[in-house]
Amino acid sequence: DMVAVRRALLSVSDKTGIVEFAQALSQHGVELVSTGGTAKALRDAGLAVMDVSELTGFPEMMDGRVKTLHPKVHGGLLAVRDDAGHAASMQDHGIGAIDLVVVNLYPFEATVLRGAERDEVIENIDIGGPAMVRSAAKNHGYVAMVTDPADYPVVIAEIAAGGTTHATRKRLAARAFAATAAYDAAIAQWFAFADQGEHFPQTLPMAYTRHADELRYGENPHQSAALYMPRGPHGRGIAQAEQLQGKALSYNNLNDADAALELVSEFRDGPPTVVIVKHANPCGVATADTLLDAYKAAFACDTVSAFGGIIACNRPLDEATAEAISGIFTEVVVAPDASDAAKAVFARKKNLRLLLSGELPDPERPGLALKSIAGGLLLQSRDGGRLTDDMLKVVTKRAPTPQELADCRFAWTVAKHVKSNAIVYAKDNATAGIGAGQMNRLESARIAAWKAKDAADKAGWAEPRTIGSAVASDAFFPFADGLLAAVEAGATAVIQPGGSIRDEEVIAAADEAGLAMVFTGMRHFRH
Ligand code: 93A
Repeated sequence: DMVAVRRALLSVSDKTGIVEFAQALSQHGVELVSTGGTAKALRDAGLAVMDVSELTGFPEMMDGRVKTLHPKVHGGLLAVRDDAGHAASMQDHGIGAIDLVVVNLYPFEATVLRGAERDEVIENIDIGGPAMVRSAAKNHGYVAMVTDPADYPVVIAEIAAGGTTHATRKRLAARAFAATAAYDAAIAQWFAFADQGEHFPQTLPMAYTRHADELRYGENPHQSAALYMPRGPHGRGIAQAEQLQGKALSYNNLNDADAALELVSEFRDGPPTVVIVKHANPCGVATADTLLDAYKAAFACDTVSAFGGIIACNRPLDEATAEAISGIFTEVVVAPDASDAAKAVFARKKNLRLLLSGELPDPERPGLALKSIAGGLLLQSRDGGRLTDDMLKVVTKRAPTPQELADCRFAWTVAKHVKSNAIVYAKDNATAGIGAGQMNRLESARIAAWKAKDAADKAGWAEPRTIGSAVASDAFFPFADGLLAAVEAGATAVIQPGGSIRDEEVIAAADEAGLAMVFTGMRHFRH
């Protein structure tokens, strides 16, 4: 199964190492055939090369769009050497066998990434290259298909030893098909997102590549895991954050840091804000005049859960905030940037992972949310829904005061990032109690209130911060009971989507209790 290499076809956009490789081929008596630019590079280095136009009897034409798309090329690549019929066709049509092909494709992704105009991007969709790659890889029983300069040495070594081996040709074929698959996926992705501006493509973009090493393990130690990033132009998010220090990030770290960064990004145009996350749910969120005060207020919401938490800030970290964060064990801190003094503070905490995100992502950007189910994938557009003034509808006799309204908005924004059923109490721009992930809304309301009371008891406050708070519910109250639990906890204002068949009953209960309630008309389930 060893194939002696007599003729090689070289056609590369990335000409790294091609001259040395061709020199070695030439030394082993291999005849070189090549396309325009590649042939020139080889000739300039003093090598003898046959132009592909001489092989085909056709000039390269249409600005190079048609140069290798010819039976003399593809017949030479696809012919099954020991098939009598194929051999006869080669004979009849003067087709010579090609034993080795070296191709790398027009730089489509690089062209997109440097912001080229549409026409130039389109021109960089390689047609002839992938056709050769696929022909040669299909016929790997006889042809070696090299798509990566990293494979040049092994191919030369085998030729020196008499010819390419079947094992290597098979391995090269696998790489070749992976290369054309990824190439086409990048093109498909560009057409769907960049070119058409489609936010929700009908086809799942497959153009993802694995980021660095595999993660140490998945959600649990017996699960394996890896981080994948989209090829081509990718947005800003936790996957793009730069890690400055600390142990390698785990699957759970990334999942939690993502939740924290996404929530804090809702406040990217607002005053200093800090989010503390545990198990992908916020356990404290606050906005204040300084990042330090915001951290203290966020921490006060749930000092127990904050232990081993993930913290995100909407401002560059300063020294004082870094000192305060260092007061307890924290897994991950993510911020747009950090001062040198803040970095020095964290440097003393060897295990703390510090991530710099750069400018915070746009909470309204389009994107996809993916979830696997047994035997399939669920795909939806990401929840970029945001509250605007015109959405708010006061449904009670009493309208909220300006502070109540501010707390309603704050609680609502946090609730969007809490697993359903989500109930969030907020007061003075800080969460007072968060109820997450319960199977009914009443229990989420009770748990949030109980946690607020527990926090007050632990801190020695006279009363829980739910007294005089605003409460947000991620979906409508199906019955008045959940709302009454919030009244019992001391809430005076409510924000919720509305839309239940029992809205009248719920509004009546709110009026009865003297609450101010606003409807948003938008739901924020999150599972
Ligand atoms: O424009 S193409 O799609 N049409 C072709 O027939 C063709 N043949 C090779 N692109 C084609 N190629 C590509 O040209 C190769 O994949 C390679 O990337 C590039 C090499 O061109 P040159 O040798 O002129 O630099």
